[in-house]
Amino acid sequence: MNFVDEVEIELQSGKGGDGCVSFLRERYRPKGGPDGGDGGRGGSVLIRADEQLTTLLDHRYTHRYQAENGLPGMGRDRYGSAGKDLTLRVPVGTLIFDQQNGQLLKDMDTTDTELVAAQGGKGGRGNIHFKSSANQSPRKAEAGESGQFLKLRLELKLLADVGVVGFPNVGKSTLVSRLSRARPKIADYPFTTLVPTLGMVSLGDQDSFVMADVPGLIEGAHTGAGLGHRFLRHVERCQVLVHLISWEMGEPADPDLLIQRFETIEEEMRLFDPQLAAKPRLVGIAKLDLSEVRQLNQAVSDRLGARHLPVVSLSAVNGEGLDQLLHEIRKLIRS
Ligand SMILES: Nc1nc2c(ncn2[C@@H]2O[C@H](COP(=O)(O)OP(=O)(O)OP(=O)(O)O)[C@@H](O)[C@H]2O)c(=O)[nH]1
Ligand SMILES: [Mg+2]
Repeated sequence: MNFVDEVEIELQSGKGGDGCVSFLRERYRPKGGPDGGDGGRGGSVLIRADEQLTTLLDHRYTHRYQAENGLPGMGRDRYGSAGKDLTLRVPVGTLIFDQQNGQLLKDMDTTDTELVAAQGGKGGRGNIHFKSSANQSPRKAEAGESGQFLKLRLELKLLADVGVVGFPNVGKSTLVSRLSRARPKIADYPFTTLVPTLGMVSLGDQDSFVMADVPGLIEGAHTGAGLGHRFLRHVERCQVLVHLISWEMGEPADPDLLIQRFETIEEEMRLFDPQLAAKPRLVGIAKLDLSEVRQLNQAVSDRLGARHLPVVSLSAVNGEGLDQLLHEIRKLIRS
């Protein structure tokens, strides 16, 4: 699995170069005065949000980052060169926490957001700067400032407008691939999709939204059952949830089963984060092309409708109900 959404990294910024103590020595000027230059600034470690990236994978393999030290100053007024900065790239949606106190340092929520995570040390001043009327030959220079060492935790929370959640195998990936160009893995068994996938859904009129296909949830997900709650964090920032339910091959065509599963997942989300339960949502009754689903459809819609939930019956296979789904999503995004 090459989707990594949490890593710990260590950063070390460069030490500043030391200032230099030196005196001008020329044949006819035995006391030429101080000429020790300043040390160069140490390199900083920066973190930038890059929309090309979708995972924190790179930082799992390399997790120690060190920027260059500044070089010391030299005689004849020469300054040490600055250490090069080091820029790490992370996907948009990455949260950066200080590991020591757990504090959020920055939410990298838009592309090109940048954080100077570890500032390079200042270079020390050379003895040129310490000359005064009282002391014409200062033997003093400053040491370069040391760099900073930091331990950070990076956590990726995908930024999607709409999250599709539901039991394994209900057709979440099929729906997202029908509406967008995303191609999550689809198959006739539970837990086909192992990583969240984002797709851009066009609404015409240059309007669009991002939809996230989230791996299937089951009872106990909030405590780690199945693929667990790991992926629920990716819907925490969605504006709208689409909760898909459907009939499962081999089971009786009983509306109670669908309602039960719906409630199980709603409860899991509530246990994971009460705010998820408060998000605007709509329920999709999937696989409407199947006769069993047609049979159940009315009873299930009525029961959910009685709870004032918007319900759309749809088939990602024959396209039925998809326009209405987009229409309802649009209404919820706007509201
Ligand atoms: N007849 C019919 N079958 C569908 C429909 N949507 C999905 N399926 C089938 O249902 C099975 C599961 O579809 P997926 O899209 O992989 O389901 P999922 O919810 O993403 O499953 P997980 O990733 O395992 O959670 C596949 O065999 C699909 O072909 C539909 O609208 N009609
Ligand atoms: Mg899937």
